[in-house]
Amino acid sequence: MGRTFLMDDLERAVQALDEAGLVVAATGAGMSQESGIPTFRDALEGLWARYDPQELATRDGFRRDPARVWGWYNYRRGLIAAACPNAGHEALAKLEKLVPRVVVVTQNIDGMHRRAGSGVVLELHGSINRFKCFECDHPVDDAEIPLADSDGPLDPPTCKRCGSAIRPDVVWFGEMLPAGVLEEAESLAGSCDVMLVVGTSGLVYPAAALPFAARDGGATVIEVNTERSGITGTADIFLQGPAGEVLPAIVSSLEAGRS
Ligand code: BJW
Ligand code: ZN
Repeated sequence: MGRTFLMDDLERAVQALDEAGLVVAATGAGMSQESGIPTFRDALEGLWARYDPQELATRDGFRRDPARVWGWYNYRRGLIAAACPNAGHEALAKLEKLVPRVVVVTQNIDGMHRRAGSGVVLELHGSINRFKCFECDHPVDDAEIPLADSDGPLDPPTCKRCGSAIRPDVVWFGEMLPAGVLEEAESLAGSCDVMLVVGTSGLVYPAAALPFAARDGGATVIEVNTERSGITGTADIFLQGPAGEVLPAIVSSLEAGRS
């Protein structure tokens, strides 16, 4: 799917960014879709179309069947390791050279923003490349975790401190977001000049509340998404299209206006 918005909207977005001191880019799974990493809620290709979130993304699911959950995450970790940041990630990294301050607040666990060169990245839902004990939270070095090449069951390694199973350091449903990270994201959302919301369905809280906080704080909310989402009604400007096309178009236009 290509871009379907008016050039007028792109120009309004570029003008808001041109005048901004602090930009928060709030990103979701659609940001990495063009890197070949599946989203969650796409009806056909989303992870939740094939896998049950209650079984794979909750503490109860892990307790019931740790090998199933561990195998699935380890498989996804392999897919992510083989993927590369796309033009959208690169455009956000480049935006840092054009705006005084840019902070990426991502729901994604794939580490793509840092790999693309973004300097300040808040990971709301953790990272698939960090690990901790399911019971005592003791952190575990990723060098100790071999990759799997199928999504079949695989027994998790055990904690050196207490003997319980090791889990990925991601945030499952019903779990609190990492201490301090949400508070910082909320404060940035409330004080930014522009929030650029990219590739999220806007259905999962508390991340989905950030654009509302931005709007309440007086920011211009710009949304980039291939489809309308839970955020679209709140956005001042909706740029419909793939992140890997729309974000480079925004950044080139901003750059051209400066030269
Ligand atoms: C493109 C594109 C392209 C595609 N270009 N765009 C308030 C109200 C209601 C419920 C709750 C609430 N507060 C808390 C809850 C419960 C729950 C929740 O929100 N449930 C809802 C589903 C109803 N939230 C929680 O439990 C959170 N914890 C919490 O609140 O703690 C406090 C608490 C505890 C106990 C009780 C009460 C409060 C934790 C949420 C953790 C979410 N975890 C996951 C898994 C992470 C690990 C993993 O990867 O496996 O996070 S679920 C999954 O959804 C993942 C994502 O980060 C998250 C959001 O998904 P995202 O990024 O929006 O992806 P999609 O697939 O939904 O959308 C993709 C979008 O991209 C689409 O719009 C496409 O159109 C678009 N797109 N290609 C641009 N190329
Ligand atoms: Zn332990």
